Amino acid sequence: MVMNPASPCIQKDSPRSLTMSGHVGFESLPDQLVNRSIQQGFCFNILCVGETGIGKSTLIDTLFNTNFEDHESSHFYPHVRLKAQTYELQESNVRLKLTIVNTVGFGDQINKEESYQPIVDYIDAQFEAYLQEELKIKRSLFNYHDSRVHVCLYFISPTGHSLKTLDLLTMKSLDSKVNIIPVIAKADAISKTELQKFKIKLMSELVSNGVQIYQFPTDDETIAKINASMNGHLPFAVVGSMDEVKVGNKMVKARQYPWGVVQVENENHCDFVKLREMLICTNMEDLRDQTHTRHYELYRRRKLEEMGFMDVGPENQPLSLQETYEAKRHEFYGERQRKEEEMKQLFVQRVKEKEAILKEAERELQAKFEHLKRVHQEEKLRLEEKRRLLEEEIMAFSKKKATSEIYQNQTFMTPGSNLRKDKDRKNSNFM
Ligand SMILES: Nc1nc2c(ncn2[C@@H]2O[C@H](COP(=O)(O)OP(=O)(O)OP(=O)(O)O)[C@@H](O)[C@H]2O)c(=O)[nH]1
Ligand SMILES: [Mg+2]
Repeated sequence: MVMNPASPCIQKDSPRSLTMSGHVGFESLPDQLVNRSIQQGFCFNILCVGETGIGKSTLIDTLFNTNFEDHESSHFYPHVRLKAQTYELQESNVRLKLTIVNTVGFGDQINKEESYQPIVDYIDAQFEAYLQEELKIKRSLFNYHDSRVHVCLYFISPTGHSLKTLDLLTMKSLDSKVNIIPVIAKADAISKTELQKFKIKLMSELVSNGVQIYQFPTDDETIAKINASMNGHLPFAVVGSMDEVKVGNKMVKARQYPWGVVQVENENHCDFVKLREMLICTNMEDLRDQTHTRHYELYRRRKLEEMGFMDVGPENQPLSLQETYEAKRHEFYGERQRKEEEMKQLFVQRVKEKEAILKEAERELQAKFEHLKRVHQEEKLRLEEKRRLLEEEIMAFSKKKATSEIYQNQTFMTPGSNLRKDKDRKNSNFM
C-alpha cells in the first residue's frame, strides 16, 4: 500500500449494505434536485459557426419556435466577430436562459486563419471568465451567468462535394474546446441520393482528418438506443423556415417552391426534427455536462499547469495545492531576492561608472582651468612689459620736451636773437 508520509494510515473498509426497517425519506432526493433546478432555471449556450447567409438565424428561430430578430450580415467585414445575444425563454414552469452566439463575417476574408482564431479566443475567454470566478475567495457560482459554449452547430454548405479547408481547420481547432454538431445547411438544395453520399463523404473526411465531433451518449440505457441510431444519421441535413404553409388541412413550417413544398418537420424531407430532438429534448443536459467535465476541465488543467500547479511532484509523490503554493512562494521569494541582488549590483556598478565619468570630467575641467590661468598669466606679463616700455617712452619724451622748452626759452631771451629780429621786421612793415 502506498501511503502519504504526512498522513496517518487510514484503512477504508468498503461500505456495508443494510436494510432499513421503515421509511426514511431520502428516496425524495431526486425530486429535491428537480425542484431546486426548476427554481434556479437553466442556461444553454449555442454557438453557430457558418458562412454569411448559410441559414444560421433561420434554423435557430425554427428550433426554438420564436423570432430572435437577428439582422443579416454583410460580406465585407474585414474580421470575423462573435455576436452573443441572451434571451429568457419559458416552457411550462421551466425557465431557460438561452445565449446564441453568431459568427459574423465568417469565411468572408482572404486570410482564413483569421476566420477561426476569433472563435477559439471567444470560447477560451468564456472558460477563463468561469475559472476566474471559481478561483475567487468569494465565489458566486450559484447566480453566475455561465457563458461557456455548450454546443457548436457547424453549418456545412450543401455543395454535395466535400468539406472546405476552412471547415476542417475550424472544426479541428475547436474540437477539444466544444461539442461540435455538424449540420448540412439548406439541405433542400441537395437531392436525396446525393445527400446520402455527401453525408458518408463528410464523415469519412472528418475521421481521416482526426476531427472529433460530438457523439450522442450511449451509456444511459434509457436513451442509448435512440442516441446510437442518431449517431448514424450525422451530420444532420436541416432546413429552416418560419413560414407556415397549408399542407392538407394543417399549417406546417415549410419552404414553398414553384415545384413543391419542403416541410421542415417532415422526417422524409430533412433531419430537422432529429436535430431538435437530440439537441433540446434528449441531450441538452449531456451537452452541458460534457462542457463542464470534459472541455472546461481540459482548459482548467492546462491553465493551472501553466501557472505551475500540479497534482504530483517530480518523484510522482502526491502534492497538495498548499504544498505547490508554498513551493511556488518559496521559488518566487528566491527569485525576487536574486533579482534584488542583481539590481543592487547593477546599481553599484552604474554609480561607479557615473563616478568615473564625473571624475574624468572634473579632471578635464581642471586641466582647462590651469591652461587658461597660464595663458592669462602670460598675457598679464606681456602687458606689464608693454606698460613698462610705454612708461619709459613717456619719461624719455617728457625729458626731451623739458629740454626743448628750456632751449626755446633761452633762445627767446637772448638779444639779437632771431625772434627779436622777426619782431622788428614786422613793425617796420607797418610804418
Ligand atoms: N433554401 C433554403 N434557404 C434557406 C434555409 N434557411 C434559410 N434560408 C434562406 O437563406 C437566407 C439567409 O438566411 P439567414 O438565416 O438569415 O442566414 P444567416 O446565416 O443567419 O445569415 P447571416 O446572419 O447574415 O450570416 C434567407 O433568405 C433564408 O430564407 C434553408 O434551409 N433552405
Ligand atoms: Mg443571421
